[in-house]
Amino acid sequence: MIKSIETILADVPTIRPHKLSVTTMSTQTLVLVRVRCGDGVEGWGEATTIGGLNYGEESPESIKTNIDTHIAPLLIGMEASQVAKAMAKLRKAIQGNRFAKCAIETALLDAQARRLGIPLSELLGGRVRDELPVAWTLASGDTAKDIAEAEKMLELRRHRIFKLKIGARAVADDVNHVLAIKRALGDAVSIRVDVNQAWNELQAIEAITALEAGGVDLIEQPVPAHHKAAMARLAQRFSVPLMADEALQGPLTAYDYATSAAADVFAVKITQSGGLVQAGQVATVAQLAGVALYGGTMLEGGVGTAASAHLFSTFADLSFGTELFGPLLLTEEVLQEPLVYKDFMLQVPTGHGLGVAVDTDKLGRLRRH
Ligand code: MUC
Ligand code: MG
Repeated sequence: MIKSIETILADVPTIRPHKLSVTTMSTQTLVLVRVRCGDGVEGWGEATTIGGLNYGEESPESIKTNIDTHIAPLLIGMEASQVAKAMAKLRKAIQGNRFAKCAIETALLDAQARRLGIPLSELLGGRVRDELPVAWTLASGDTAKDIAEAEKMLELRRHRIFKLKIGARAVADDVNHVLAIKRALGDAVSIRVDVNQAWNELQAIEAITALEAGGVDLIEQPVPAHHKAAMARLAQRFSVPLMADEALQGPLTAYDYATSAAADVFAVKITQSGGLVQAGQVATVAQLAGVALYGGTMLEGGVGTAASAHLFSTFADLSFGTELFGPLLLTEEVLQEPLVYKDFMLQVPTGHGLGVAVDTDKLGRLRRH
């Protein structure tokens, strides 16, 4: 039986300002959900947003309020081992709130996998890999600093795929910034850009022409999510792969984008998809349509990153790797044992459930009261 659901907000400073076209982050607010069950089993889930309401339509505060006020009362007393039934009830009664639903579903699935004594990946279809390539995002806002940061990551053998956040400045300035980094780091690394919807179609054509010629490997969400037709024209026009991110808000949008040939690659995110099961459906739609896969992040801490890793480990195709570096952008670790990043890969945890343990003493100090 589901006995209690607790939602915790914790503000954790980032290691440096993280500059996106929609906001500059200096802290990340972790929304952690703890589900306690009648049989003594406990499960954890997480949802994060980026910059409050700058990126999407849920904020950390809305996630907590809506779980506490509207979601938890529907679930308390239900059979904890019947996760699909609990989620079906939620999906029927609660509109939207995909991030909140993700945090809840993750906690219920974590508890269920612990109850069964298996890693979460095995509840999600089963892992086909034990480690995942991890990109790092260069977003200090300064070209020289970004180059130095990338060189450090290469030296540490932590990342050799770099995603550059652009779109806040003039197109010519952004193109110069990206190509300077590409020239400095050479061909042994993969350089990608994420525009977070900042360009119109004409700006995108101008920029992508130069970026493609300069050897950039992937262009993420260059135009607004609702400009599906523009995405389709850009995907058709350029050979450099185009990736949809903000446009993907669950299986239906994935189906729409896939059938419109509006992207070559999908960034699968568990929160944006509305939970682990629906994120798996987004991936299935992609694979049926011949769209390549990338494991995305909303810059979650250890819990959400572990949950994402379990799901992404089940993807047959993961040709563009993942960006599950969230915990590494934060100054505080909320897990008792941090996730393992080694030789450019994240190791998928092998223990039961999420395979991670939250440091509740530390969380007690970090949490908002
Ligand atoms: C996004 O739009 O992909 C992922 C990495 C990062 O730095 O920001 C996020 C969000
Ligand atoms: Mg993105």
